[in-house]
Amino acid sequence: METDQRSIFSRIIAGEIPADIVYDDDRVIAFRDIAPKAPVHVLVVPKTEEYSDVAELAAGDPALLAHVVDVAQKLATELSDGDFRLIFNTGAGAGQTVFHVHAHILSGELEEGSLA
Ligand code: DGP
Repeated sequence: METDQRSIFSRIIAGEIPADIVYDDDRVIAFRDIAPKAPVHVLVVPKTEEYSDVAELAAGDPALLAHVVDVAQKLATELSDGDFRLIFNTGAGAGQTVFHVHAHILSGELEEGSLA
């Protein structure tokens, strides 16, 4: 039996796992985090699985990184007051658990002691 090597986010993008999707275009998808740390906690995820973290994305496709930031700003305005934190956990030691690059948009008061 073959193991599924795709990331959990690729399975959400493929529609195989349900998610509360708030934005979708040809390059990125955005959905609410399953364990929110703020009133608005949305993940913006490039559809390509090519980049595991933001450093790889910045080096490999800076225009796509700029698009992630642009979508984050639009969503923060739509879903909150427009002010937001944008966090890319980079590396397991920094709390990254899914190695398919994604930005956390956090808006509103954070849960005690947490960034994302
Ligand atoms: P990070 O720790 O930076 O790699 O963030 C991964 C985030 O992904 C974490 O905050 C929880 C979220 N997450 C993991 N699995 C799922 C899922 O199946 N659905 C949703 N909506 N979020 C998920």
